[in-house]
Amino acid sequence: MAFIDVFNGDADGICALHQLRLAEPVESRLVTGVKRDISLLKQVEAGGGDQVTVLDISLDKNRDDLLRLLDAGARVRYFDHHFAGEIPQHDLLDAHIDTDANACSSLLVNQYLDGKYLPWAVTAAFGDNLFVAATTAAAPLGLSTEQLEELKLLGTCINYNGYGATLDDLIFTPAALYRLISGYADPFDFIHNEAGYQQLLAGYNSDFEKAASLMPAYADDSHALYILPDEKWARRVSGIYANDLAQNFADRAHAILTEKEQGGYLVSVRAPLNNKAGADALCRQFETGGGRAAAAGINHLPAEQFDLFLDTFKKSF
Ligand SMILES: [Mn+2]
Repeated sequence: MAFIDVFNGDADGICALHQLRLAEPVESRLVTGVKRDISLLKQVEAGGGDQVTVLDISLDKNRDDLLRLLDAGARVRYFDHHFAGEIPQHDLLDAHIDTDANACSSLLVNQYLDGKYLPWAVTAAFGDNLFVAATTAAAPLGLSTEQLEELKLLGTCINYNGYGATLDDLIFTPAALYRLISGYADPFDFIHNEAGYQQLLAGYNSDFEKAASLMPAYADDSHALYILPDEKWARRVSGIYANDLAQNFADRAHAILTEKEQGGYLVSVRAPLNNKAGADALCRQFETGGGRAAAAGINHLPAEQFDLFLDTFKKSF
């Protein structure tokens, strides 16, 4: 009989697992990856008597492997807030799924545990950019504004740590960061006493300063396009930097292009915060594009399509 914990490598995935394992400590095998690596269940082999816990990855994207594990006799507990499609009816599946825009996996785990480790759920909600949901959930804690800001920064930094093309880009692998966090029942204790957190914070600040020193390659009143170099720091910070630009220039659409080693660009698009529409429609005009109305991307934009992209970006917002 084995315990296998499968979790997204961002703040929401890590804090969801942390709450559960504070409540139910066991030795478990950890399965995780960079934030964008969500096809995690395919890495899992389990059968009768095994207990698999799955956190913060789309059921729809993992459906075939979920069914494979259930058919093999594994018991699966699932918490998530991404698109799930039809939830399989199976005696061995215990699913806690809520796709509400203000839900996140850590808040679902918090409900399941009757609020036992609420400060970690608040941290995760901040990490998932759910500032209103995080502040609302935090009300019973009676925190000062300064303490809330500390949790917001913690959630942002854990989330930042998950970005990158491969594990090699990250400051900590998500499994290593989870293990650091797992020694702390109280996030304020982690914030004030964990040397690894100071390392993470220093990386975040340094990456962010590098991004903030870049001039846009194109800008007008309603658009800004930045090009980031093919470097680890750029891959780590691009998503967080795009969110920050969107918050600070709410009427402007943003595109962040990160140069790829083999040529071409990885593209992140944020629609204007005051009119969250059109990012997906823009990106889908390119072969490897997709996403949501407010935030979308293109996995590979060939260098020769740069002018076409800029033109389409300008016309889209
Ligand atoms: Mn999440």
